[in-house]
Amino acid sequence: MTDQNKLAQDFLETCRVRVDAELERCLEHGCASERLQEAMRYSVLGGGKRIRPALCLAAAKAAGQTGDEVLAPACAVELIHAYSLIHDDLPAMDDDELRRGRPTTHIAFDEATAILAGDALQALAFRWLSGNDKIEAAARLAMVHELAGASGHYGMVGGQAIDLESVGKTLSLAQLETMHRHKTGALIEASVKLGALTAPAVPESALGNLGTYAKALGLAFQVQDDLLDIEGDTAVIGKPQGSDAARAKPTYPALLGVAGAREHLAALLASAQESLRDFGPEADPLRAMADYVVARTH
Ligand code: GRG
Repeated sequence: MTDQNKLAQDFLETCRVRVDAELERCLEHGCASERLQEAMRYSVLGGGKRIRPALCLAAAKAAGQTGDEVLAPACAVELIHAYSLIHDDLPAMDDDELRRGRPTTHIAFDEATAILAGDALQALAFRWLSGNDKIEAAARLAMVHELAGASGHYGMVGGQAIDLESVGKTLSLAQLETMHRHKTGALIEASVKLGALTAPAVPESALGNLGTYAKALGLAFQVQDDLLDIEGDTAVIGKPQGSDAARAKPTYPALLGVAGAREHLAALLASAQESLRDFGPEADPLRAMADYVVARTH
């Protein structure tokens, strides 16, 4: 393991402990339906690498914020992510039966409960974030605005719609990137931005560089995801049937070849790292996270 990879693993582990405790707090209050609450907890607390909350914490650190202010936004991005995975796995979408090595939420519970759990997690993300009085009200409003944009039709949901419309079609590289910038990139970008917004008075230039980092990393995440789908263990433990292969989705390796996709990944990583050049050691976790995202094996 390289030093950068060890730093990322250690950072992810520290983040996981802090963020999971916050997720527990946020999901501990009883709701009217015990079954719904169980499905929500099952979907959020049952694994996951916590890449987005870790990026949120790493961006906050790069911007000078290491306190607990960042936990609510980190938790909110993970709740949105969990909701998106539940809905993405539904029969009407990817129709997957396994996620994180265990039954997807609609298999473990039922389809209606899974839809409601996703809906409820999305609402909870905004409630948890907007109700966090550790963060100044104006910054919280900016975060809610950012997260709503990244989650909805301007971002993730819009990307998912393009994805569904593109099944069986040949996309150009530009079209593929548009889809991924929305579908997965927008939430990764929001994770970084929300983290930075927890710090007071971050210069515009630093925010711009963090945005460039997040955009490159969002695409790199997807290129590596596509490579893992054909080369790695995602096919074994992740989503074996009914999804990408069967639906003939456009992918980077299909468009560029495996070697071309790897080159593209290296270029995106270089661009992400270059955008952090003006930051000092406080951005080391962000640097390590970029290396981790492109080197991850699941
Ligand atoms: C259905 C509204 C709606 C949106 C779905 C993001 C998304 C849009 C679907 C996810 C489907 C998917 C598997 C996309 C590939 C990239 C991705 C988001 C992988 C899963 O993210 P990880 O690897 O997952 O961070 P863990 O399990 O570690 O949290």
